[in-house]
Amino acid sequence: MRFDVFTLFTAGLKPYLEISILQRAIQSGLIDVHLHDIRSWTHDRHHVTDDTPYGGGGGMVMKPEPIFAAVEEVMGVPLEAPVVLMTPQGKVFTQRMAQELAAYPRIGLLCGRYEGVDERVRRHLVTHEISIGDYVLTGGELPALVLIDAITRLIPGALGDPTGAADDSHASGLLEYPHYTRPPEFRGWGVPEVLLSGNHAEIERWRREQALLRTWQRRPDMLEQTELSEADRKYLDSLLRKTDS
Ligand code: JDH
Repeated sequence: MRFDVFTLFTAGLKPYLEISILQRAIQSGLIDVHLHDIRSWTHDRHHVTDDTPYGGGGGMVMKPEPIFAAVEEVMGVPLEAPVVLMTPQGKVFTQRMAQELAAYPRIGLLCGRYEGVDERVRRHLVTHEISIGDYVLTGGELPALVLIDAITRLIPGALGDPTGAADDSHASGLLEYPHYTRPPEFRGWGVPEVLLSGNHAEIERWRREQALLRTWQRRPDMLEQTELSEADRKYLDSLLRKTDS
């Protein structure tokens, strides 16, 4: 998978690409991340990339010319791959969207700054508009890294673990069960006995029930869209009866 990132702040993206899983994915050739400084496609003496908004109202808007020039030169005309604009007005990013984007061999990611980009970029250049959530950031760079991270870990081999991303909580539709590691007692706090029992059927059952309990307590909305077994439903019914009485 190749990512082409268009930004005014390439230096801000680099450190996160140089650590851990993303670094290994780049070194092993599973992904290739090309950072493009939009400023390189300006032609004026001061390399201006932004301007005041028509109609007034303060703030600055990113000019269309350098963005069109950069994206068209790198991604081709017509575009050879999807180009995603990171924007607070985009569709909210989900694990399902990460899975869909992971199917492409190449993706462009456009990061704005200031108040965002000239509307003509949105209307006539990009193919997708994505937001990473309902809060306000200062630019599209962190959102672009979030997409790269979420998509990369779905590529087979990117996580050392051969089970990969298959049992992710957001893939199973449930929140994760609690995890414990050594020591068996820390500051007087123990580890659930079942996890030390060696009884793998019991451990599986406990983990499933803990995942159901957590999801029911914290994200009941997720239970609506999750496939549940007969045993799952019985367990959830038992929780309901506990609170009823
Ligand atoms: C890209 C510039 C900063 C901040 C106006 C919008 C009130 C517009 N999930 C996400 N949050 N933020 C971004 C994001 C922010 C960006 C850019 C992505 C480019 N900025 C900016 C504030 C506004 N503001 C919210 N309204 C409620 C008005 C741009 C993002 C993503 N992805």
